[in-house]
Amino acid sequence: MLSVIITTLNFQGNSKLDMPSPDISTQIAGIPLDNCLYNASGAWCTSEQELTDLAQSAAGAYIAKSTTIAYRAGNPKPRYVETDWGTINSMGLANGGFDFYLSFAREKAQQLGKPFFMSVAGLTLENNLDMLRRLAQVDEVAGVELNLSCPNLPGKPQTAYDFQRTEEVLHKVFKFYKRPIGVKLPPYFDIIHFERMAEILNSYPLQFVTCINSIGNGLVIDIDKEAVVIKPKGGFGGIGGDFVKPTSLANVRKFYELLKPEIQVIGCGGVKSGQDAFEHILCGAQAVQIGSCLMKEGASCFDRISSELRALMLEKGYQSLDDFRGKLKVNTDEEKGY
Ligand code: OXC
Repeated sequence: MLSVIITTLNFQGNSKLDMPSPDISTQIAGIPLDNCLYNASGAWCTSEQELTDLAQSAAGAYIAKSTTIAYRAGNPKPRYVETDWGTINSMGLANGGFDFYLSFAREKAQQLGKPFFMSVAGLTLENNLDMLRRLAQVDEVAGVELNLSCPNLPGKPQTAYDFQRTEEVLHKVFKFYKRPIGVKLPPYFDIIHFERMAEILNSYPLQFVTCINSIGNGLVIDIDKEAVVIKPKGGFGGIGGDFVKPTSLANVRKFYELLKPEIQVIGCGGVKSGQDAFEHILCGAQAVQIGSCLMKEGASCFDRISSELRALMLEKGYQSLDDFRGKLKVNTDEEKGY
């Protein structure tokens, strides 16, 4: 208790305990969220019960599992495994189908009263355009995340690793889609790739990008069995959790630097504490999604992580996310030779 009181005294001797609780509200594409934390699409958001849990949690919004036109059973099980350092998954976009999430939006989400986002992951470009044509008429869905980065569909490449294809998709989408929309990107690892993708994104009126989807095609091995731990694709799957945080922070940071200010960056990857969320915001994130930790801990993680984020902000004397968003300190003497 003593240490709590001491750490909340600033150098002038004023108690930060007297300061109002920090505000962690934000907005995505102008849609107000009273909490900057919400779920990553895919984590605890496939069934009506899971979506209702999220709506009733401390999350500031919620997004459904990436939807295809029709219901999909997904890849064979086991397809999701937790390790000490994170997770591997190959769900294969198991989801309830477009009409299921649309009915949820119309019949339930309205009453639950929290911004509800849909994630669209058509199996073809035409499927994506069909779903978006329908969503273009729907008021009950606050915004759409177009998933261009699922690594787990056998025989289907991750669209956003193909720059020309990504351009074609965005070109067709923005011919008619005028509502809040963003894209979910895979992780990039080369500065040239960040620059090329940012150049494409900057030429369209999208409102946000979500960085990052899982790191595709990792392999986790059970040493006792000398075998892979998940069944699909010879054991290859998307990596999430603790291990991906440095990659997700780098992606948030680089896109925050390269994208035009109208495009917000939503951080996703390796967030399980208030400090992790703080780091994403410091890199420039407008809001922060939680995946692996939500799967492990359940929807109560939003309460815990928001309290930790508020406590950290209080300790640092920050009242709102704008006080530190994007203000990561870097060495400015460095020669820009990269
Ligand atoms: N990312 C996705 O976009 N989708 C799922 N897994 C993942 O890591 C999936 O459905 O396999």
